Amino acid sequence: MADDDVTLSGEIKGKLIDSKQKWAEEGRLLTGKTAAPSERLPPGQRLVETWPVLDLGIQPEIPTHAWRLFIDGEVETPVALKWDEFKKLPQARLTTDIHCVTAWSRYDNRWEGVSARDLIALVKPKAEARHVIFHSYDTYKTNVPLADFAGDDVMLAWSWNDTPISREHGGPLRVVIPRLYFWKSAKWIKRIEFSIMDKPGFWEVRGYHNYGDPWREQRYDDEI
Ligand SMILES: Nc1nc2c(c(=O)[nH]1)N[C@H]1C(S)=C(S)[C@@H](COP(=O)(O)O)O[C@H]1N2
Ligand SMILES: [Mo]
Repeated sequence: MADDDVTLSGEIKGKLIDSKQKWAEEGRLLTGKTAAPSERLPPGQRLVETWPVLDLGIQPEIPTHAWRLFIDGEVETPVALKWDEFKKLPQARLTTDIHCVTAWSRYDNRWEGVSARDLIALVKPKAEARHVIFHSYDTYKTNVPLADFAGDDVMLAWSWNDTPISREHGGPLRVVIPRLYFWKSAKWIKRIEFSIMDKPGFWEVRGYHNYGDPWREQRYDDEI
């Protein structure tokens, strides 16, 4: 595999990261409300029509020949999938909403890709595995409980609204976890690690909530 062929263009947005970290310290945007999961728009969110781009500023360009998806850790059968191997897995379609912690939500995004359940069946997590850690080509990391990764609406998506996901939105492949804030949906996914222990990721160590349920407005870590 040719990691050298992956181009990391852009610059880390230090100021944006600092200000988002400050939001967490100040509890910005918090309404203090909770909503039933049956309510479509979570508390404090506003609907947008466009699809904003949010990341650390480095947007990797990953040519198909250099792309790999490693699924490993506490599993019976670790894999390192090439692009054509991934595309040969059963493909699924799903329409879901996006809820970003910066308070925008976007309804009815049509995704195509592989369901997390099919990937879980492929690698067979060991009984001790409880957490899933996503590692991305831009060095971003984020964590979710295995039970949430195993949700029936969780996908590894390569297509959005019938077009391949663009580089800025995490193409060739990104995670989509509709029931959590969108920072849990890693763009440019490189490695899915099954783990006994939890490993808080980039935003989780910078004041963001470890779980991130939009309906309970879990934007930030309560300890801060
Ligand atoms: N690899 C990676 N994934 C990431 C991020 C990132 O910086 N790097 N940002 C997260 C955040 S904070 C959000 S809100 C969404 C934004 O996805 P979008 O740019 O497609 O809207 O991606 C998430 N996944
Ligand atoms: Mo975000």
